[in-house]
Amino acid sequence: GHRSRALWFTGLSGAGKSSLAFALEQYLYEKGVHCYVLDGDNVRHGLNRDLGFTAEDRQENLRRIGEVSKLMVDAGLIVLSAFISPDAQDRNMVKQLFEADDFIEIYVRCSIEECERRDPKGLYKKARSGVIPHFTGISAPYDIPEDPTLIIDTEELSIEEAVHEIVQHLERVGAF
Ligand code: GGZ
Repeated sequence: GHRSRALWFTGLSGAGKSSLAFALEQYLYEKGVHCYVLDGDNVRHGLNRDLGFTAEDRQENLRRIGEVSKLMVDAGLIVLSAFISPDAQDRNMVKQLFEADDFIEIYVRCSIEECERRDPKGLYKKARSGVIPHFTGISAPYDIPEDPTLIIDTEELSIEEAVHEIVQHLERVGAF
């Protein structure tokens, strides 16, 4: 069996949060662990389609995602939530919803230079030219996590290595 928890991935656009969450989901799935990935692609087009990227809307986005993550943990899942979640206070608000051991904050670290070089969706280019306003790291802030459970540097580690690091941590804390 396994113990349900929330894994919260925070980091810049293009840092690799969703890729990492889906790779970890695949690993957990193969081990028979029930898990689910929440990310911008499955939340911002449905549940939170009414929200944009002002500080207020991001806060409401994260509040709802926190509540949904909590419901999923209550339902017995390991939930992997991958959102920029740039505001330290907003992340803390989410963290408060959980018992201390049930919330694992993973800072997916990647320099803004490298994220901008990767630019998988061309969003940084649009942000630089002003087409996308208040873009995190360009024209909106990102608070670097002060005391995350784990730091995963995607400029240093491959996806496989990063998954391994997280799995090792989960084993250490007895998640399964
Ligand atoms: C940041 C934006 C913006 C702005 C659209 N700022 O890399 P992506 O494309 O696929 O993921 C990003 C996603 C961010 O949504 P989140 O729900 O994770 O953000 S937050 O936690 O701050 O609420 C990016 C895209 O949406 N995107 N406009 N202005 N990212």
